[in-house]
Amino acid sequence: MSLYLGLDSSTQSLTGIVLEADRAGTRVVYEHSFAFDEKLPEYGTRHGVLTADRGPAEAGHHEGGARRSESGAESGTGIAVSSPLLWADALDLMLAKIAASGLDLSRLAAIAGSAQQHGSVYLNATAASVLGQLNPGLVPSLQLAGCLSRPVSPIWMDASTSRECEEITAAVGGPRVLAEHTGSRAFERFTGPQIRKFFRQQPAAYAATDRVHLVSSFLASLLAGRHAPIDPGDGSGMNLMDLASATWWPLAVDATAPGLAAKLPDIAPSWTIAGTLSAYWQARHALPPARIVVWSGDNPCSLIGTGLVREGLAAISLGTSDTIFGLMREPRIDATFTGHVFGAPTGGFMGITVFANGSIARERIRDQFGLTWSGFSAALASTPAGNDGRMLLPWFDREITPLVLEPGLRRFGLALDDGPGHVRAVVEAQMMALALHSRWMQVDVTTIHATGGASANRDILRVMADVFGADVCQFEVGNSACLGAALRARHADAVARGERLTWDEVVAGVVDPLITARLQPDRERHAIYVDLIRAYAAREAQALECA
Ligand code: XUL
Repeated sequence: MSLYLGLDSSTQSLTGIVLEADRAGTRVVYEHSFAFDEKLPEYGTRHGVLTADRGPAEAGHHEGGARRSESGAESGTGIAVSSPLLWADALDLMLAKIAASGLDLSRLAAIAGSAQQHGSVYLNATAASVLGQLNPGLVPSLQLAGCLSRPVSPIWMDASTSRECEEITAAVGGPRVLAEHTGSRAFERFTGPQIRKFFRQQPAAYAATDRVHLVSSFLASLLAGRHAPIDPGDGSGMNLMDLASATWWPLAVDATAPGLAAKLPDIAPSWTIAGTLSAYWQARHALPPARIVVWSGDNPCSLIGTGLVREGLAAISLGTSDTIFGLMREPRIDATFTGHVFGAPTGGFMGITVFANGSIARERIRDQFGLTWSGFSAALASTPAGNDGRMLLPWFDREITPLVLEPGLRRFGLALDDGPGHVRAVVEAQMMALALHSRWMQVDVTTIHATGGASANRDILRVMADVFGADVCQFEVGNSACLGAALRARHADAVARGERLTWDEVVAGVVDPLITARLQPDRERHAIYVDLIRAYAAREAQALECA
């Protein structure tokens, strides 16, 4: 019986899940999670984002009277950065914890990972040798600091690259051409525009950069002790990869920054073995030379962790960001350019739409009215579907879908002191936005697999079922990205050993929806939302026109 470790380095926390698997089945035998802010307070992050006083004064970082918004991101400049050394030290803490878990880790066969998408890590030429020669007596951050050509990593919450998006779009021949090749028009948080901004603002530091990693490939490199490739799932969040061939697209690479082609890692299938666990980790935590599987993004990993290995199903993840996604056999580009097509870890494609105002918006309303989560649920239960016409647009922070660069809540018929009205309005707005902006995927959603922290709240899921007119399933394991990573470790290990294992077999028994937890829509309430979505769309359009 082998063990498989999945890790998920998300915006705010690190999670580890260990699976035990044999021909008879797969079981979760260990799960642990911690928040970066709590476990590694010395980095000074807030919700996993470096606060203005801690992020080094990069060009523009402190300009414009930057003010921190709820997420920790700077609302004045749109800049959101974190620390690659924090992620490295978190990995060390997690492996120490797992090593002390009592599991027989001599059976650990493979490790795979999931990470927040789009974030980039900039390493100089010393990294290649330093990664392979770390001293097991010292924490990773102390040894890696000298390898960074940029001390901070821009993350997916960053919205400061509108200019670079325009420049790249113009250079490749417009948004349609870019979307047709890479799966998305240019987005501020995507890695290409971020790299271009770094090149433009810090040319010397860019020139000193030997390798640009994603968060996922950086952490895989750290485990393997050598530069690891990027997988097509995370590579498609860069505006640099040709989706159809899963190779770098030279036109976009050249439009992004000079000499970039030589600084990018290889792209390799998601089940590629990047190496074995390096001598550093083996000695530091008495771990075996397990296979290190290429890491992927959290959304591609969630596709596996919610069991979406067949077309026609959709999953909604309610996390720091809210996302809706599903598997696609053929890449169908979004004609409205709001969504993305990413590579799927199964080798196909996935459609996805991402909303920045996820848990942050829910928490803001909860805190504003002094509620606990059960108070939040009670408020939802005490208000009617449709909220008697009370509505809001939940743009506490800059929004990705639709693009809103000037954040701010827009209220309609909502009194400032109306707590229950606000609770229902924020959840209804989020669910209607998810429904509205996922139409381009052309998936007739009959069953939604719900995941992410807020998917534990059945009152929120009831609104989801009613808005979509679809059944909603919950899962036993809430962190589908981490579970997906562990299942990818299992799959890649089987491929490496020449064992035949289908994706259906990989997920069987572990990601079966909890039948008892299935929620069904109420037809009358659904009819209310069919009308309300039109009103919501009109208000959204109006707000965008006024912006
Ligand atoms: C996806 C995206 C977010 C992050 C969150 O495009 O920006 O979902 O991956 O971790």
